[in-house]
Amino acid sequence: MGKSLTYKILEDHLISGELVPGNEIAIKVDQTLTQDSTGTMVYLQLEAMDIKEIKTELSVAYIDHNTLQIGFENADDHAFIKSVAAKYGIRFSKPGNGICHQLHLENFSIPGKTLLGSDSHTPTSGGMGVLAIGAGGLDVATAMASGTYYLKVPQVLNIKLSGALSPWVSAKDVILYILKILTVKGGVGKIIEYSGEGVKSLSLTDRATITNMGAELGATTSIFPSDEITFQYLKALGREKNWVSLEADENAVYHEVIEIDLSSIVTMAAKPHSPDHVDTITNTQGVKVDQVLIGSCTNSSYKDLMKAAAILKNKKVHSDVDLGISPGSSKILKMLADNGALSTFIAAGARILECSCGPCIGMGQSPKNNGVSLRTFNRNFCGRSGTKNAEVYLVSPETAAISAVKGYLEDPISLGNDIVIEEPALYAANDSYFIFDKNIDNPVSMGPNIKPFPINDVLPEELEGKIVLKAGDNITTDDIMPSHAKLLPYRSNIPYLSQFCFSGIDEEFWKRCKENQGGFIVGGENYGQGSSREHAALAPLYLGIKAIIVKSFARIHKGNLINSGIIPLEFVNLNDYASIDPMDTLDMKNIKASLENGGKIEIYNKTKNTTITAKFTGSSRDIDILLAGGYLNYVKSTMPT
Ligand code: MIC
Ligand code: SF4
Repeated sequence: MGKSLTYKILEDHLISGELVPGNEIAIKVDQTLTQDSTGTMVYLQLEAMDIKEIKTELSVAYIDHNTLQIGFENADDHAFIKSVAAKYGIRFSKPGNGICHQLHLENFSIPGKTLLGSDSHTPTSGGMGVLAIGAGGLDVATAMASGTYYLKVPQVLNIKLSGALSPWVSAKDVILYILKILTVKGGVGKIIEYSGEGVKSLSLTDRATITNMGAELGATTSIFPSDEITFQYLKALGREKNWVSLEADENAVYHEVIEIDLSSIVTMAAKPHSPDHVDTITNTQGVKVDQVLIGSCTNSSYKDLMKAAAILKNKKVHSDVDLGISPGSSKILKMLADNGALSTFIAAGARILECSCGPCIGMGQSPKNNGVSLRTFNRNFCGRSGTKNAEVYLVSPETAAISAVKGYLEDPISLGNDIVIEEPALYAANDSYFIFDKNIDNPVSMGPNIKPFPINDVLPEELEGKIVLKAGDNITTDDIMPSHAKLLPYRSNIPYLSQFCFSGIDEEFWKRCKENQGGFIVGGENYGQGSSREHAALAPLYLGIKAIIVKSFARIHKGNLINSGIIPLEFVNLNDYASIDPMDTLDMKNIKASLENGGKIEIYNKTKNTTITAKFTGSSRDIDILLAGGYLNYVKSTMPT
């Protein structure tokens, strides 16, 4: 039986367990990446593990999220991360260098390696044949400390591509099309492996755009083969020695196969407020636009920005539109400066933003009230832009650029003949923003904004509490722990941050938790989709949340809850969701025995005098972590005395 590329890499890295879907395995982690908004927690946790050296081949700490520095908080966090990086020999990428995923592709990704990142879009490197997985901060800290990551073996979904893209249709349209078919939970429990003749027509950064937004499908990761195109990209970066040829066996067995003819895809947009709310541009065009933003880890490659520049050449941005451009890396910015594209943007009236996440995570450029914003980004969740009632559409750089000129959502096909952008034969050399400096005695710098992270208690035998929130389907981590310019500086300060937990949908939530000493949360399908931020588990932990009962969970968030010692439970009978009301009192008994004997827990609703059943699904290691009261307690309890 032939093997998928995914299983080949997993097999190469297998430390323990059997490669059977649903089983827990431990794999060797070759590389890790962190960014600053999750990184402060990661490095606090790494410090708490008290290790002498890290076990990965390469680890990188990027500063790309909190770069506004409107107070001392961000700058202190950067200094803290830099000092820990120096202590362990972790490469440090200074603010201004660019967005972690684009930078990792350019500088460090190696086909066939494993990469674990404390950011949900880590799968971007899958465009280069890396098995790149996004995880919570504790998992990444543990991977650095031990070189290991535990995961449930996913099923492999093969997307077989044929044909080539039609003029003006881009990789972004491909992934939006896939989101339309599979939805934001279509990838949960799966790794998406691309293959077929159509792969050859996609550039490396096109592939990375597609694997980047596999995160929006809920997939564990997405991966492309490593071929001649991968070689050429690495060569242009002076890294051809990192190249290896990688592909699935010809007769590879997959759990599911979807065939897509690239030539059948048309230009697409994700409408407010979900990345899978996708329609064709034909059906959405004409919407008046106030703001256009080109950039983010999805679409800020050289090709993306050069295409936008080509469209804007000798044109002006519409007088009602604000156009912002944030290049993915300082290399790309330098190349745009050297080849005149930057000057084209400036002449057209664009605002040139820093090479960072910027507006994608609400760090600046919030739209006006009820404003319409067209973004080349990957998420358009309600309120994520910093403006609650803004309408955010996700589109390709081509659609964004032409719409900025017209002042309304326009199909780039209206431009006539397509413009082909040549891949650079040589990328600009620019390593001035990386620091690599190892000194185990380096003093760790801790500003006053950096507060200890909360640690749970050992799980008691019985839990009683009130339903402090009843939420619906597809609750995002942006809903649970909002992130924007006013809150991002407090990512290392859980006590402060927790006051804003769920604030976008229920301002009284944190007060209710205080008054009732925490309690339980009830939710619908795909609870916790979106980012990897463990703050969406740590803030509820700080507020006393003991268990979360939902119809289904998103993968990374469920892992973060387990690591925090909050029990993630799913309704056995989905109709029971309707039987629970906010402020009902629930009681769970015999928790340890229930978890250890199949995971089913009887929940008595004292208010309604009814009993429902919920279940925990996870490995025996997950159960031990929950019983210990979270991962850090578990590590302590398993350490030899
Ligand atoms: C995001 O895109 O939501 C983020 C900000 O990059 C997050 C990480 C975070 O919340 O810090 C992610 O995707 O994991
Ligand atoms: Fe940064 Fe946005 Fe990418 Fe998250 S999705 S890593 S905030 S650019």
